[in-house]
Amino acid sequence: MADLKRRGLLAGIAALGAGACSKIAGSDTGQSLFDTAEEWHRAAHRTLAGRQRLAPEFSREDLSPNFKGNGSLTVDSDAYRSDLANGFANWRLEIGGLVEAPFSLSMEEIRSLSQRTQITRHDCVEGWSAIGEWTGPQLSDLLDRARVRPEANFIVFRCADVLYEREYYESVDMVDAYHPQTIIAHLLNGEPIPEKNGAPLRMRIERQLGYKHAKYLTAIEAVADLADIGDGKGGFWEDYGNYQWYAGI
Ligand SMILES: Nc1nc2c(c(=O)[nH]1)N[C@H]1C(S)=C(S)[C@@H](COP(=O)(O)O)O[C@H]1N2
Ligand SMILES: [Mo]
Repeated sequence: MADLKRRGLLAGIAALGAGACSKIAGSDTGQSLFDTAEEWHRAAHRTLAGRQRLAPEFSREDLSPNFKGNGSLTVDSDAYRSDLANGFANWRLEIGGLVEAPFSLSMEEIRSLSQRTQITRHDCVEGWSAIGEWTGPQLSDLLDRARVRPEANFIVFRCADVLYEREYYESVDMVDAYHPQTIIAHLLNGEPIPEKNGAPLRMRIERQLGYKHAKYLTAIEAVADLADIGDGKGGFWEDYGNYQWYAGI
């Protein structure tokens, strides 16, 4: 697994480096300054802090009384309404893509795996934060079980919701995928995740900004590169033009 992490990091740097350069080459000065700042931010994080560092964890007294919902607050479909009504008994999470052994899990199976609970601060780029206690299996356990193939460099998260007529999705490199605080949460503050916060499953990727934390999670896919997914920038907001792919905090 150490090898996989190292390889993922190198591939991530290579892929991002290439992306940033091609953007600078073909864009105006404002955009290149922005990309250069992002490059600097990323490099500073890697060298000064270390990508494996844990995000701060808090205690129960610090919990926000109401964890705000943002972006999609539900999934607008009859299927989701009936899933919600029957406690997500038929919801399945698919684990596939570039893996040796794809599989899927029911909510009951997800609850029966070994769990991590963490009280962390969610930071949204729009300028608000909230502290919540999240519980679920570590993504690394699922990836180990699926046996990620050597060609895979990124993990893509697929979501059930559609926002501005596009399916929400996100992606991370192998460093964040294998980070111990990257979990597939099914509980918020000890209760099943509320509808507005991504019921029944959402990612927690604690070293990344809020938009990376995919809600209404349906599938996890290992891929070699991000070019063929969505508009090719690695996530809903990245494609939409607002935010950069690397959202490390
Ligand atoms: N599927 C999906 N995931 C999503 C979003 C969304 O609209 N759809 N919004 C993102 C953004 S910008 C933030 S800040 C958080 C908000 O999570 P919350 O609703 O629990 O506050 O979810 C992220 N994940
Ligand atoms: Mo956000």
